[in-house]
Parts: sequence; C-alpha cells; structure tokens
Amino acid sequence: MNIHPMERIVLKKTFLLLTIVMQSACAENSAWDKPTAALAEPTGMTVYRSPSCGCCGQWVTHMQKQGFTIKEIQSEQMDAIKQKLGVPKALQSCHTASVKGYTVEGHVPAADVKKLLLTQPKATGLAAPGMPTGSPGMEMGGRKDKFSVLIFDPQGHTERFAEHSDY
Ligand SMILES: [Cu+2]
Repeated sequence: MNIHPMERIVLKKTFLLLTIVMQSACAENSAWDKPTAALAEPTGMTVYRSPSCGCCGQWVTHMQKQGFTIKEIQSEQMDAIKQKLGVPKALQSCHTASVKGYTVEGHVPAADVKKLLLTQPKATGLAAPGMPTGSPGMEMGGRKDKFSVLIFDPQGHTERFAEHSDY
C-alpha cells in the first residue's frame, strides 16, 4: 500500500492519541483521580496506619496519584499517634497523616489538603470523621455519601472546610 508520508504522520498521531485516551480511561477508576491543582513543590507526607487497614492503603494510593510523596508507617499504636498529632477524639477515623506541620485525619481528598497547604490557615489540620462511603479510598461502586471535611485547632474548635456531596 502506498501511503503518503504526511498521511503516515497523521495516522501515527491518531494512534498515539487513541492510546493515551484509552490508557487514561482505564486508569480512571475513581472520581478522585481526576487531576487537581499541581503541588507548588515536592511534598512529602507521613502516613500512620494499622497494618490491617485496607482502605488506609487505598487512600495512600490516592494521595500518591495526586502528587504527594508518601512515607508509610504501620503501627498498632494509632490512638497514641492521633493524640500526639492533636486529633480530637470526636474526629478520629482510621489513618493519620502529617504534612508540613499539619495533621490530616481520615479520608480527606487530596484537593482539600492542597488547599490547606496553599492557604496556610492557623490550624492543627483537617479531618474527614468516620469513614464516608465514596470518599477517596472508600469507593464502593456508585455509592457516594455526602461528607464534610472539618478544620480543627488545638483548642478543639472545628469548622467546616469543605463539603462533598456531588462527586
Ligand atoms: Cu479508612
């Protein structure tokens, strides 16, 4: 077959484009994987979790996909770690993370953590209390519960930081 060189390039480009589209379609297994704002700089985060917590591991994957560099520490002493990192009892969830002096408790979306780092409010950190179904790391098919991300300070004051209902 005699294909004009120009057509060959177009064909090649089309194939490449199709490959990229197909790859991203396969990788898109969670609404939370959609690209969010890039981090201003490489950002390391330490995540503490119990070795038996599966959804904690999936949250770590979510944060990695969103550009965070994760150091994972598995521990059975989660209560002591939460206390040390200033998580109020009422807000406790599964895993606890530490990033740039802030504490992140539970299944908080990466976009909220990025907003926290960008705006630098005076606070201890963010929490997504409980284990909301549908939140990053807690995906269960189409079930997406509405949930709030709270910001808390050392005095135990909490305020709503973000609301996730339509995702
Ligand atoms: Cu969890």
